[in-house]
Amino acid sequence: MTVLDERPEVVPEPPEHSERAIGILGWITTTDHKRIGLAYMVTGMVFFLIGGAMAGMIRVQLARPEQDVISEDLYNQLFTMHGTIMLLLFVSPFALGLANYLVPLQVGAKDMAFPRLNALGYWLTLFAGIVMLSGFATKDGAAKFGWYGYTPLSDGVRSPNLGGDLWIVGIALLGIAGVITALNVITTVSTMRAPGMTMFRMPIFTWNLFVTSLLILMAFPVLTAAGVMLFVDRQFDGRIFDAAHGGYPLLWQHLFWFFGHPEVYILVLPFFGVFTEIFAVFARRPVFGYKTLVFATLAIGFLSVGVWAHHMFTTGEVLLPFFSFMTMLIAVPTGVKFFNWIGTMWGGQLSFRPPLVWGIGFLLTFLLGGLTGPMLASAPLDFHLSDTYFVVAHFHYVLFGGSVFGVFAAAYYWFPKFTGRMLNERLAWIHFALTFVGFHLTFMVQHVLGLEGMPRRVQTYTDADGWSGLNLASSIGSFLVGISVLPFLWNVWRSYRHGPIAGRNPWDGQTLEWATASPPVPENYDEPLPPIRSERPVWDANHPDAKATAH
Ligand code: HEM
Ligand SMILES: [Cu+2]
Repeated sequence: MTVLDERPEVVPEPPEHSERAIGILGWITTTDHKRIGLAYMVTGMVFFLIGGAMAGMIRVQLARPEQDVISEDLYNQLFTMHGTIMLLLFVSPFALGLANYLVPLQVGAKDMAFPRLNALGYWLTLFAGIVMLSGFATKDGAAKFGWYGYTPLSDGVRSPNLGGDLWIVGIALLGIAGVITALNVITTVSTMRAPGMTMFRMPIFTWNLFVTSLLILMAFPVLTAAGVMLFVDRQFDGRIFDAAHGGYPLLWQHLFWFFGHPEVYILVLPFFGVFTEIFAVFARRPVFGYKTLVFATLAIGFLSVGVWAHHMFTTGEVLLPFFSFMTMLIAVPTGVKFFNWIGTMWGGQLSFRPPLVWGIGFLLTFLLGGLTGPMLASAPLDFHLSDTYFVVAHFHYVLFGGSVFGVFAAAYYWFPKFTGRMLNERLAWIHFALTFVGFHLTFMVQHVLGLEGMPRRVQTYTDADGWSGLNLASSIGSFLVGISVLPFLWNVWRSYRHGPIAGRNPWDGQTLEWATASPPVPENYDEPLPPIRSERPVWDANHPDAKATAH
């Protein structure tokens, strides 16, 4: 027996939910992981709409050459805040919301390990978002030095505006909030698993959140520390990043990307977990190569802290072959995952319900981002493509393909659990089709724009540049994506009230969250848990004749 196989002998009781206040006050004072999870997800969605509106404004400005719908100064604020919001206020909070809601349910616990701390994490996140956005209400506007805030551009001389400081405060707070939640997930997973739930019987989603949380613990403190250092430079003449006074501007890039690269896996691993569950359930199969998937996730996590400098190839400061090689290595465990996903579906009885459809959309989209990644990891190509729209296309394929498709897959999959009602499938198809077509129209052409030399972060271009047609196409695509959320919002609104009743387990799910009422009762389980003898206890209980999947 390995250490991983040991299960905790005593399952600690979570602290009591003192009083169960109702109404709005109930939500504000709640320490229930399910409510906190939903609060995170709804907040994340609102930020998605705000960040998306900013992207829409950017695309309006770029739709035609030499337009001046948006001034240069506002343009800089918009792309900075768009990037920051999408990554740190939409995708991460949504993923942490899913973790909050589902990890305790999937391991058979009554709540997270530290419910009050958990609530603090949520409120800090919301507060950080409001602080950052309030930059728009100040005289000189919000932060405008790009989402990665490179020094010296972000120092007190070149970006003296208050919005910059608000951005830094927000970043530092988000770092703290992330650490709080990560600690909570790690403790819950390590100490609160139900009897029988060994580490190698945990659902892949929970595994991925566990690894994600370890990454957060490594990456986010560096972000907060870097933010504090930049603040000291700007406000107290710290000169840490100030070359004129013996400081080292590139130190910021090292610190930022030591956070920033793991961050992309923090954004995507939770959704790799979501898709793994969905492929298994909608193929009515066990996960193919369960342990290989776990080790691939651990390998991705491990490698991802060693590749930060591939964002710094063109600085001339880093050892190109080393970071290039390490980056290419990450493609291996990611490829393993693709293999496992296809293996899971192979020969299964696929049922093309909305979660699976989003999952297949993800496979197609992410694959393209996965192909342009190694291209950029090759330093000679990166010297040519860095800071062009090719990069913008690449990271949207990865982030939108990996995370946004995952957000919607998760929403369609677990909405019945969250609310007790089913979403409408016709509207789901419309949503998917519009997003898929709109997304690829927006970003496919940007590869070409990048190869033709269009730099990123420019407010306009001339017709003579020859980029007009493709930019118009890209803008049209982005409006389709914008429109696509309408059927989704309408569906959620309507189904929440009038959707068909879901019951406990509408998808023939395999993991423990499907063994309780929808929505689950306050302390999660209204019945004794089924025996846990494999990574899919609910399936085993519902299909006693099927071949056992025990590990
Ligand atoms: C409708 C969907 C979206 C559209 C139309 C869109 C559009 C854009 C555009 C045009 C830029 C480049 C601005 C410039 O370089 O001048 C940009 C930058 C960026 N986007 Fe998006 N985006 C969308 C969704 C997302 C999502 C979902 C994420 C992340 C999860 C994201 C993350 C970023 C980041 C990190 C940047 C870089 C910001 C910077 O350069 O500082 N975007 N987006
Ligand atoms: Cu990276």
